[in-house]
Amino acid sequence: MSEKKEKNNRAISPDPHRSLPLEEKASSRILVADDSVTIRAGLTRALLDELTIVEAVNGEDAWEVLLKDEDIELVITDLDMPVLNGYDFIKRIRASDISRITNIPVIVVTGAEDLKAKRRAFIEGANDFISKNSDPVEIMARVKAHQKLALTIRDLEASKLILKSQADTDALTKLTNRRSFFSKASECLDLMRRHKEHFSVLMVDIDHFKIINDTYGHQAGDYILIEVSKILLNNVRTNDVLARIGGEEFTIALPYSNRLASIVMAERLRSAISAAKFEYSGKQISVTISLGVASLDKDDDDIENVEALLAIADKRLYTAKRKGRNRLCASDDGKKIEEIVDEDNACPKLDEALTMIGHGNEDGIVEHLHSLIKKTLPLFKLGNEIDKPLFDVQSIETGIKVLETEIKLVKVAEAEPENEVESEK
Ligand code: GH3
Ligand code: MG
Ligand code: MG
Repeated sequence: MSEKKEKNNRAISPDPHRSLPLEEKASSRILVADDSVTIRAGLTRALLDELTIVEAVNGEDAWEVLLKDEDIELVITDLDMPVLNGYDFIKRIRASDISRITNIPVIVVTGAEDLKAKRRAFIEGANDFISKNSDPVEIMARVKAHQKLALTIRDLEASKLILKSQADTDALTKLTNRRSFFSKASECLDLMRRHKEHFSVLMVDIDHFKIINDTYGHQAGDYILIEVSKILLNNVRTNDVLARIGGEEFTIALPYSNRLASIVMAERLRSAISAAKFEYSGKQISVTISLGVASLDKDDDDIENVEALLAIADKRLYTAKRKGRNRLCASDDGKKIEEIVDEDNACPKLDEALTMIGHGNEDGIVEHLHSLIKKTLPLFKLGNEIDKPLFDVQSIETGIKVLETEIKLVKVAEAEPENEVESEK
């Protein structure tokens, strides 16, 4: 019977996927794909002493094995096989999404002088060739050489990954470092801009850290840095970029977060740190942080990049320090957080306000009128830049101030208990 007549005849090899020998499972696993029992047996005999051989009867069969058996380190394949031939099998290997499979060494078994077949297999991605008549020593030598090469490449790739992650990581806290923060946060900002989404940053600084170092020692200081990092990390979302960018300074980029959301986040971090118990060498150390918040949705007029947004957050961090530490600051005009939160919560957006006026619902807008008109000021300013001044921006600004004062007076009057008593009378 000729070799090719045995094609796809599993009866000849009752369990073509048998791994030989069973007691040597721990040794390297090699997949041999050939429809000829004779060739498979020859290869198996040549490699059996040092390797575990898994057999497949055609390309499709071999592909299934390769997908399931993650320990296969090298493939030896015939070209002329039924169902899926060797060329297509190699093509499928090299096109795989699984890097273990894409990079696996493939040795092709060919007829000694079959140059055309070799060239085609080489183009598809074969690494080497052995002939059907190769002696066992040559087969073993080829397999070992490719195995070693694949192992070296794998180690190199792993080292490269480790080096890359070390280059991006702060050694003490294992957080993203300064360099990597700016590249990650810039990518994030670009994405948010493209999708017209909010983006905020927080600047975080440990209060009086120098005193902690001076009182408890530098090692205690390091311990506090590590513990504070853990708490920050536990409180941010997966997509936030948290980094240590200086001695006791951290930054957090918050995609999809508007000013209100980032204030909520900042307050969560502040209270988590101030409530945490830090103990080093039996001594309790109390730690607080101050935070500066800057958001693109409110402050995006001239902000070009992450550095510019961080500069605003940094200025506000300084304000938080000046005002007594263990607090956050989210605006340049000294507004209290409650005021900002109230304003952001209550004031309708411009287009919403216009719709409300259109529907005759003016009452809901009156108390935000000054904020809403203020928002339109850039339009008038732009109008003035285009040609000669068309609008009297200064008198609009004065008008806004008068409105603001009047609304405040109304609110105060409403809140006066005497007035209530008066009105009840
Ligand atoms: P403020 O509340 O104004 O931020 O005061 P501060 O003391 O925290 O700020 P200052 O910038 O004066 O001091 C920061 C200290 O952080 C000084 C520096 O020695 C210390 N430091 C910087 N890096 C490390 C570090 O890796 N480990 C330790 N233990 N200390 C560090
Ligand atoms: Mg500090
Ligand atoms: Mg500092």
